[in-house]
Amino acid sequence: MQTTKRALVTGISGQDGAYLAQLLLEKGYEVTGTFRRTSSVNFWRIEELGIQNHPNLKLVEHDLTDLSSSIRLLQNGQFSEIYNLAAQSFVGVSFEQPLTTAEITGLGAVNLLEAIRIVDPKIRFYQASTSEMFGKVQAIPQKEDTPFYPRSPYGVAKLYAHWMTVNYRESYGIFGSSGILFNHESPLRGREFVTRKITDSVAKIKLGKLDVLELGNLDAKRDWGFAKEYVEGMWRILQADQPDTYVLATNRTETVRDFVTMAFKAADIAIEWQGEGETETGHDAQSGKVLVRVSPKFYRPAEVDLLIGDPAKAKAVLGWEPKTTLEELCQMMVEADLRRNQAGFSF
Ligand code: NDP
Ligand code: GDR
Repeated sequence: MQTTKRALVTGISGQDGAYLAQLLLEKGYEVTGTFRRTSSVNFWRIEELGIQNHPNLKLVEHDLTDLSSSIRLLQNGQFSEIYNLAAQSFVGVSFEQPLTTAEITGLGAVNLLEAIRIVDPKIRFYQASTSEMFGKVQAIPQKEDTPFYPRSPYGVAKLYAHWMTVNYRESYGIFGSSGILFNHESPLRGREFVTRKITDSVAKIKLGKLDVLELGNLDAKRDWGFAKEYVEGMWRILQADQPDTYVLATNRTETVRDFVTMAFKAADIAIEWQGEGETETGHDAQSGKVLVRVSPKFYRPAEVDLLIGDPAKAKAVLGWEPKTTLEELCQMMVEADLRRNQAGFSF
């Protein structure tokens, strides 16, 4: 009889994969983390968390777009839980690579659902759904029954995977659950995403390694939480009695501009804003020097203007609620980036 729980985490080289693997290892799971073959695989996140050599962690090569390899992975693993975190997850890139995004982010999830259906329908499945599915929002705040209106190829691909998870739940009785997670950030966030781009650039400006931070739409509003708390929510979603859909969010929304001001403040720099739209600039309040500039090259063909989630169901059913404030999160990210840049490296 199997006593230790075995979990599969796709996308272990990403932000959430690293934090979730750490959490599951702490809970005594045997964890298999998948990564895809690249010319030089980068495990900096699990290294930073100190779990890369954990005896209960196995790293396995796997591409989400390959159904036969997904089937073999499950045949060899005897997993009780699968967390599908792998994706082409960058919204901006999805406009340039809509088909690749559809294959990985949309169809990739179905490859795993099919593998579960074929190999072992008792395996519990978590799908990483997203607030990007709300897109052009139809209600404020957004919750589980708010109508979807995705605004990017990424959002559309995630919506397909989301509905397929619901469909496999209803058609085949598979324990397929979906977490509609709003933006969650951390020192392990990729540098292409706006919060980490900001905190890394603020650190570089503070240390005299960069002159100006260039950004796109400063008016976009996001509900930003701390990733480490959100992976705990993922785990709770799979421990529930019934498979279901849950929103995880903080219920607070701020503009990109506010996050920039907050990040500079965390580095003891006061920012003053001038102008608007493409001519808007952020200045050092003391010296007057321009530190932030808008560049149209970071605008998207269609934007998601405002996200704010209502996590009441997750609190009521799962006992999950976020604790870290945006100010604390921002401070933590700026401090980590100052440390890294001082040490002369930053991923
Ligand atoms: P990351 O971009 O940090 O990680 C994505 C992971 O997917 C990476 O490990 C990446 O590998 C892997 N991957 C990409 N393509 C493939 C492929 N073809 N086969 C196998 N693996 C692949 O994302 P996050 O950790 O931030 O997010 C985790 C999941 O949650 C994603 O699905 C994302 O879309 C979703 N999500 C994230 C939110 C957030 O705010 N962070 C909010 C809501 C949903 P590699 O390192 O090789 O690129
Ligand atoms: P998002 O995150 O698109 O919400 O998707 P991102 O941090 O990329 O953008 C947030 C907002 O900031 C605006 N923005 C910029 N964004 C980036 N990346 N770079 C810039 O220079 C910049 N300037 C302004 C964007 O236009 C946008 O409005 C993230 C991803 O993690 C998804 O995988 C996840 O599903 C959602 O969060 C919830």
